[in-house]
Amino acid sequence: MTRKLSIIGMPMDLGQMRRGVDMGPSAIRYAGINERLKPLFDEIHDLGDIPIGRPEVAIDEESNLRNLDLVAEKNTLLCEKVDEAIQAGAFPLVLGGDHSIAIGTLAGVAKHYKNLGVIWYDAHGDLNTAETSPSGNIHGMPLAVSIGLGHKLLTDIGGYSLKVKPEHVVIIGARSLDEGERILIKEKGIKVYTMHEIDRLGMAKVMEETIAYLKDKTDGVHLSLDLDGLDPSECPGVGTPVMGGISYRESHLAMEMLEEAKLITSAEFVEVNPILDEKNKTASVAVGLMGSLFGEKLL
Ligand code: NNH
Ligand code: MN
Ligand code: MN
Ligand code: MN
Repeated sequence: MTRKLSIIGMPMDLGQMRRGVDMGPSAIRYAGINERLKPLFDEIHDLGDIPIGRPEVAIDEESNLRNLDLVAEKNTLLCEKVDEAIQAGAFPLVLGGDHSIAIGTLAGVAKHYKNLGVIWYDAHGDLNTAETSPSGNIHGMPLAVSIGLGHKLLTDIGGYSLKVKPEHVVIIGARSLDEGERILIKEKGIKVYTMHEIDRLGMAKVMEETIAYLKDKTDGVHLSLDLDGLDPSECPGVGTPVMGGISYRESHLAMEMLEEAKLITSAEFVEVNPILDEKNKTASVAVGLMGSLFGEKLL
């Protein structure tokens, strides 16, 4: 079987307030994604970027959601592109962009699976709704939206709601959760490995458990990797850094274990903001992790 990869850039910055994250896809390409992944695939198709433009910021008065209509509209385009890539037999790899793009990615991916699993690698839970959000920023909401909670314009992208069942979600790296997110995690029984568990168990055990948890009950697993899941000393180029994060080495091991388990069927790397970065470090980390995820071997 030919191993095909489709790269889709999503230069989205409308899901939060800091400029620069729209340059994430460029920064990741500049960090050498093509050269790095070339030996690992038979074909790589870089499909370019979804056009976002430079629209005016607009707060939806009724819901208090920042750029609601635009985020919904652009994510619909992404959903279609991701869907097409899978139909063409390729592994879809989406480059962000703020994390609101996971709404579109998952809308495109979940059409193809009955029981999609999701690994949410992030300092945050991204489980807010308009009611619980402290910021009105949609990048803090994509996981809630994907389990069917939130504004209809977002939950119904792709023409259906509930992309992922809460019991098929694993959050890894959490260390900043809002009150409403904590309640939701308990209510829905979402599996979470906070930094505490990563420290106590070690990343190897966390990944063994994650793989075992998802393997039999899912028919595909999406990796949604927010670079702020890693420690800001190694990934400074993110909009909402939180101290005490996962190291590059731990993340690298996590990617290798996922590769060995042949678990991941789609992925996105998000929140790379080159304006806040140091010498494109964060984009380089992203590319390094992609190498491990797709089976790069030293020997
Ligand atoms: N929880 C905060 C909010 O909802 C911050 C979310 N920021 C993120 N999420 N980068 O990954 O606004
Ligand atoms: Mn996130
Ligand atoms: Mn985050
Ligand atoms: Mn290694």
